[in-house]
Amino acid sequence: MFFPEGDILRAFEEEEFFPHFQPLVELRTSQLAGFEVLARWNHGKLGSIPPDIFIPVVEKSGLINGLTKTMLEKAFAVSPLLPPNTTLSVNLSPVQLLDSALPTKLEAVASRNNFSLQRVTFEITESALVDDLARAQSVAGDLKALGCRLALDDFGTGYASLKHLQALPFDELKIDKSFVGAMTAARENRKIVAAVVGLGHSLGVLTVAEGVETKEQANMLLWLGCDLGQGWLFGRPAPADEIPRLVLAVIKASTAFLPAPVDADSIMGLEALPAQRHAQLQAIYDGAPVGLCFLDRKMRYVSLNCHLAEMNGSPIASHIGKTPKELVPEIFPLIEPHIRRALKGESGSGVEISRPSADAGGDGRTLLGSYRPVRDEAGEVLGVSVAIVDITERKRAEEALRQGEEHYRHMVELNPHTPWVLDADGKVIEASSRWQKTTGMEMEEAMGDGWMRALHPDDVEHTTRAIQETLRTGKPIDIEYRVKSLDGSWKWMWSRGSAVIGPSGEVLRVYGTVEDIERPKTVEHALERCQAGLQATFDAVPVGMILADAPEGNVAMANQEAHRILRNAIQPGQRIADYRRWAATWEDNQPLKPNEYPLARAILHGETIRAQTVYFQKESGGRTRVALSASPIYGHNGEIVAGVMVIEEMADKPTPS
Ligand code: G
Ligand code: G
Ligand code: MN
Repeated sequence: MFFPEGDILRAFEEEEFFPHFQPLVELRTSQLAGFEVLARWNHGKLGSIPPDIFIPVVEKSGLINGLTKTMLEKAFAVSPLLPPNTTLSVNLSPVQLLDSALPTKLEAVASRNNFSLQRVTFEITESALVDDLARAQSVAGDLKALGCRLALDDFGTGYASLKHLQALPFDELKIDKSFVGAMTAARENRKIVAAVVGLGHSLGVLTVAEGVETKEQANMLLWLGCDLGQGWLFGRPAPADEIPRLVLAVIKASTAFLPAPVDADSIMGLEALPAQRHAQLQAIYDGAPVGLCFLDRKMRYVSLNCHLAEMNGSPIASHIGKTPKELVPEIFPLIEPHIRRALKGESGSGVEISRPSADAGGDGRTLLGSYRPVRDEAGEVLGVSVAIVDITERKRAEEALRQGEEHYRHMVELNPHTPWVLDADGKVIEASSRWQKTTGMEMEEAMGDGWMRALHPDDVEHTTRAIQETLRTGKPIDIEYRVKSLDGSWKWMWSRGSAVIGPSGEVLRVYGTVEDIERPKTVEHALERCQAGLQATFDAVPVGMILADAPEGNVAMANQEAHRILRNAIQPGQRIADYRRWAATWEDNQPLKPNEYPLARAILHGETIRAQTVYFQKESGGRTRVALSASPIYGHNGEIVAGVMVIEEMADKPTPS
């Protein structure tokens, strides 16, 4: 289509260019992150003209800066419609990155309209950046100095992407919709998306998937660890007056994703907050008294926990990329057939392995191994999940435990949130000492209703009301309030939590976290990044795992394998007395008392129990011999905050009669 230059000028004068807005959504939390601003032309005579047609024309006529200015001004003008902390992403043509005067111009538009450039991301398509990379670098540097972010748009479609990614200070990588669109159908595209997400993570930039149209794609992207999504699933580009509708639609969709309060089948019914979940998963993985690892199709270690590293006698890092043949040559011939079988799709559990001692003459050890295939979204075997328990003796694994604890404490430090727990009356019974750091209030003072004394007087009423509402209905809580911080200023805080519901529908506890809204999101992102992988591993571990809080022993989470072995007798919120429902028996058929379960002993007495043999009834009538192991998990001040129990089936030996 040909447009005389006069027509373009006329279009500017008659304000025929205007923005559409399309939501960007944080995949892990389903929260609105911001909007991309997309130019539209409503031509007086010809009607709507697509940007693919008019952008090149505007570029050629030398008026592209004018288009950007129009988009920014019109978007800033409607910024009161944007929820706090959401961002605007605005497209720049590559030629604009060669214009040294651009940063000053953009700054002027932003300050005239009172909109912080910290909330603006400029998206640049890679296609034509190549001409003068040095100049582009200088302009990009100036833009960054103004506080805005830079995104590399349509990644994967150009021919010099990696060069640009390396040469320019990008904060985001937008994966082109052509890959996303095809990913659920074609394995190759899935691999490309997975690789780009991995590339983004390793470069420390956010990954954004464009063209997300289905729930299936969103789930897969989440699974791959992609940070943000944009596409018709979350909302189509729409004019400014539809922003409130788009915001509502995202909120509605996000509450639909919240976990049901009681869901025994979900691996984690209770704790939905990413950073918290991640800390727990990491603690379980590392603190569990079994060796765990994941081997890829070529039998290379992809991940392993502290305990396995210790069993194998070398650090975690020296395992990665190597094979058991290299790390444990003495037992490799014994385990190889099981790994191969698992790679063909067949599980093996309760495999006893005799491991000769390292020094000649010493006693060998007996290990119990489980090997299970791990499949991808399409059902193909990706590798093998392995669990190893040393059943030679039940001696305390102090070193492994210490390492697990340290890791947990580190995760808690990293955790930007302040976790809190309310009892059934809405009183605070536990809160992280970070509250003290924020408010200067002593922790004892913060218990019960004391914490409310730090609240802004105007926020007390709605906060109290929200808590009462959650206690009455069991619905998640999500509130904002101001607290007086140490320096005397008021700080906006965001508090979210979910209720634990008892068997007769009453709220037993509310678990949640509060965070400083202004806080930069970087730490959170770092945490969320590794969560997808960890969650998948936890789910695939071939032993049952149960995590329970101290001191009541409330079950906080259990993986699928635990549910299976215990015949679905695990309920969220079960306390120690309820452990009798799990119905384990000793060899002589006497039932275990609730506090005889290793999990209870770990929580109550800080004991580490290694491979205690008990029996579970089978659905079919017989008994399964299992090994129960447990260890406590320690918090900041050395107190026991939780316990983790591992359940390992021993299939091979006949049960004594
Ligand atoms: O919405 P869609 O068809 O809406 O957009 C098509 C292309 O137009 C996108 O690739 C986008 O990068 C580009 N585009 C949209 N708005 C602008 C703009 O304001 N400036 C520039 N340079 N490109 C834009
Ligand atoms: O700047 P960029 O090329 O990334 O602009 C995004 C383009 O993608 C716009 O043209 C927009 O209309 C389009 N788009 C946004 N969401 C979807 C989607 O879910 N599916 C498809 N096919 N296109 C989309
Ligand atoms: Mn774009």
